[in-house]
Amino acid sequence: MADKEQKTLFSGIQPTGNIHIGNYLGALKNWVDLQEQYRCIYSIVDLHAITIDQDPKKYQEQIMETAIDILAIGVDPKKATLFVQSKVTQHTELAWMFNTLTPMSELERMTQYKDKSQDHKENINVGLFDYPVLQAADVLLYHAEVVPVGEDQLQHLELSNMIGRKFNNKYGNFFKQIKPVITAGARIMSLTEPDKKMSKSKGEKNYIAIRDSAENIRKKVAHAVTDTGPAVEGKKSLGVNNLFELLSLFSDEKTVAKFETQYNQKTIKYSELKKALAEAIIMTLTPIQKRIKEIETNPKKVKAILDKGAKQAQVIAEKNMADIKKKMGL
Ligand code: AQP
Repeated sequence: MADKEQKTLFSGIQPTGNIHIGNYLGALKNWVDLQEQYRCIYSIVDLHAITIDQDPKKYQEQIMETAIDILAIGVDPKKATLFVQSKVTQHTELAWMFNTLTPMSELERMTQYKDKSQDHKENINVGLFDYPVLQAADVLLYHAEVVPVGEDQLQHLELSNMIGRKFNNKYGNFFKQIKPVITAGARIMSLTEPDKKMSKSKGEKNYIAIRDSAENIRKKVAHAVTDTGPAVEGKKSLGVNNLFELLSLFSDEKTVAKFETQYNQKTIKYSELKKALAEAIIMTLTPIQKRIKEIETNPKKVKAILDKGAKQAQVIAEKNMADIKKKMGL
C-alpha cells in the first residue's frame, strides 16, 4: 500500500462504452503509471455521462464494462481507489454549493459545452451546462492536487481552480490548486477527421477501441485519412502527423526513425506505415484484451472492488464535506 501522506490524485472516465486509444493514451495509461506515486482516486463518472442520453437498461452493463477495462489496463485496487461516482452522494452536494460560486458567463465559455450542444441539439440540458462544476466537485471533494487528463479537459480544470479560489476568498483558505498532468498522447486525433479529437461519439471508424479485434484495427488504420489538413510545405498533414504520433506512442524509436527518414526523402508508402502502426497497436492491446477476458469471468469480484472503493471514497468525502459545510455556515 502506498504512503498515505502522498499528494492525492483524482481522475474520472465516463461509462459511455468503447474506451478508445485516445482515452487510453490521454488518461488511463497515466492512471496506471501514477498509482505508485500518489494516493490515487479513480471514478467511473456515471452522473457526468447522463448529461447525454443513456439507455437505463444497458447502463449497469456499461459501468461494469468500463470497470473491467480500467482493471485490465492495469489499475490495481490494492494501490488505488476505484469507485462509481453516484455511490458517493457528496459529489452532487458539493456541485450545488459550487454552483453558487460559478458565474454563468464562465460556463458559457466552455468549449466542450459548445461542442456537445451542437452534437446533441435535441437535448441541451442544464446538466450539460453544469458539467464542469460537477467535475470541480469531483476533484476538490478529495483535496486532489494532481489530475491526469487529455488536453480537452484543461479548460475545465482551470475553471475548477477558479472555483476553488473563489471558495477560499469567500469562506477562508481550504482548497489547494489543481495541477493537470498532461503527457504525450494528450490529444489523439480522429482517424477519419484528423482535425478533430478522437471521440466515441464521432462514429466507430474514427476511433480504435481497446476491445477492437486485430482485424478491425488493421481495417480502421488502413482507412485512416492521410491527405487532409494544411498542406504547408515541409509540414505533415494532420492525418499523417496523427499516424506518426500514434506510431511513436505504440512502437519503438527505430521504427519511427525509419518512417521519418522515408517521409523526409519522399519515399514513404503510407500503406506500410499503417501496417506497422496497426501491428504495434495490436501488440499493446492484445495483453489488455486477454486480461479483459479473464476479469469478465468474475463479475462478483469487480463489484466487490467497486463497493470497497466507494466505501473508501465515502470516508474521505464525508469528512471533507463536514469541513466544507462548517466553513460555509451550513
Ligand atoms: N482524443 C483524445 N486524446 C487524448 N485524450 C482523450 N480523452 C478523451 N479523448 C481523448 C481523455 O480521456 C479521459 C476520459 O474521457 P471522458 O470519459 O470524459 O470521455 P470523452 O472525453 O467524452 O471521450 P470521447 O470519446 O470524446 O466521448 P464523447 O464522444 O462522448 O465526447 C479524459 O481525461 C479525456 O481528456
